[in-house]
Amino acid sequence: MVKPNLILVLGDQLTLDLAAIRQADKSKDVIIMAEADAEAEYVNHHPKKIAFIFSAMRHFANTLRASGWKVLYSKVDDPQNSQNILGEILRYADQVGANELIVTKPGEWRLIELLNDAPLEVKMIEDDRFIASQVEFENWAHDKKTLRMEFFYREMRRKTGLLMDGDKPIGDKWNFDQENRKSPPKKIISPAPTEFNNDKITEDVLALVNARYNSHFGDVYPFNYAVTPDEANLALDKFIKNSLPLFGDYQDAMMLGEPFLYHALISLYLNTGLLDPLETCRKVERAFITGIAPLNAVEGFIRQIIGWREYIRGIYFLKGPDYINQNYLNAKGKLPSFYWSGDTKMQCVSQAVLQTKQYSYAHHIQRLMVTGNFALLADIDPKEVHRWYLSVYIDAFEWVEAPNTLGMSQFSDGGVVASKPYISSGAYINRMSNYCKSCHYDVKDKLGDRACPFNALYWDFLIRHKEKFSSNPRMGQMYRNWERQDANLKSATLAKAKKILSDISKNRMI
Ligand code: FAD
Ligand code: DLZ
Ligand code: SF4
Repeated sequence: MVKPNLILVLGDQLTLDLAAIRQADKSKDVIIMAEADAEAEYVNHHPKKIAFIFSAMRHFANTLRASGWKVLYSKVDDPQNSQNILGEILRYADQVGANELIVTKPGEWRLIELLNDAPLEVKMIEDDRFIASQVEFENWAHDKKTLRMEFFYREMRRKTGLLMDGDKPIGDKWNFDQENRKSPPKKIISPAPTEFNNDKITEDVLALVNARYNSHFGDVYPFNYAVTPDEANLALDKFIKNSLPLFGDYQDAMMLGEPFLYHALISLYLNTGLLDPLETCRKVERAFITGIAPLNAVEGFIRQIIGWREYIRGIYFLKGPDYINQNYLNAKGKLPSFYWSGDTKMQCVSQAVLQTKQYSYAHHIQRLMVTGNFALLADIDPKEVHRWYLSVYIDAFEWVEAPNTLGMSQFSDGGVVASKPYISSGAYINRMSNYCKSCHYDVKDKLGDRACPFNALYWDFLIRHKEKFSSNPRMGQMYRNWERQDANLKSATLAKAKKILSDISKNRMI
């Protein structure tokens, strides 16, 4: 008798078009899926994220069964569940008499290594849910001194033909960011994100997750995210209709009580397979062609997906498992406890953290220029920052989270992803948000009791890392600005920063 193969489908591989499923034989092979404490707890993932993944997995298992696959599925509360992926693979291999496992390459070195060391035959197939294969990225990267996203993005435009007129970019420019990134207007009424009603599968998962992972940071209720491809497509369509036209304009804006503004809220669906990146971009391109959205918005959006998202993935696999251990700036501080409570007088940080607690979501500029910027200025150990981002965000899987956090945000890769550190004083946050107006601190003050902490920390960061950055051509102006300041002001600024850093290290309220 021909032995069946086991086909492992992980929690972020939920599409019928998955490489491992395409290779499988419906008449004999068995698909296995496993909810496991080990995956929910290797960092304490946000309960909303766990619920999203478990519910989407359960819905996908039903889809597989309905299309004729034999599926063995471990629920996390099954008494025989070994609570780790390898344990479940070996249990099922024994049960069905399989000796080969076929898996689409996971998006995390931890799991790749675990499967490569497994005591059974494992065939790992390239994950082709991306526009560029790993080999293509390596070929692009191999003769480059610096790996800047913009040039990779142009390759992806040429490859996909998105927004192309022959071999020229539509509108005669590759990038329309100069027209984007407006400060927020005084008043904004941003469209509400699409909310879905939960079916019995989701309700059961929510109750389970609420009881089982109640020590994790974050609220499981209310839960309104999509959990199937149909729902995810509906969310995308509504985004295109209601928000895309202003996506570019307010991409970098932040507003009190407006967690989503004109963002798409689709990274969770793209990263788990509920949406396909190329199909998504084709739909968005159509919005330009049919006059629903302007070029600056559509180009900006497509760049995020075929540019940034693909580039970030390329970097993760190019740089290997050690990427997450780098600490170029030798930052050593502990992550302040307010990253878990929002209990800080800094309005911007408190907004980002509390919103993350509620939705498991914050948009890009909040992640980069508020929580990321603060951690970088405050000399926090990048490993701790990385574990925070990986656990709290619903879209966080290591392949996408790590280069964003460690590379783009914390500069711990020494400048592979970012050509200079993303740091700012309070002035940038004040320009791009309305947070400062209701903050305890004064954004214009550097030294007083109520001086915005970002201000002194910004200068202190530059001085602390002068050797590394003063010759960076993009940072020369910052150092010249410092040199122009009065000597007393300079020493008072550094003393103020020292006091803030000491307060942070002693876990005092700031
Ligand atoms: P929109 O702003 O509407 O953008 C549309 C899409 O573009 C997103 O859905 C996403 O798929 C893609 N995109 C945009 N920027 C990036 C980027 N830098 N890298 C990859 N894709 C991008 N994104 C994740 O998907 N998972 C993460 O774990 C993650 N961690 C991050 C950590 C830090 C410190 C920073 C600065 C950024 C991180 N990002 C991450 C990128 C970005 O913040 C999110 O993709 C975005 O906020 C998701 O929300 P949205 O769907 O509303 O995106
Ligand atoms: C993030 C996550 C969680 C919380 N739970 C599971 C799970 O129970 N089963 C599973 O197969 N995958 C889960 N995942 C996703 C994995 O931990 C991992 O991040 C991705 O598969 C990497 O590509
Ligand atoms: Fe943030 Fe400073 Fe503005 Fe307060 S004043 S919201 S701490 S930037």
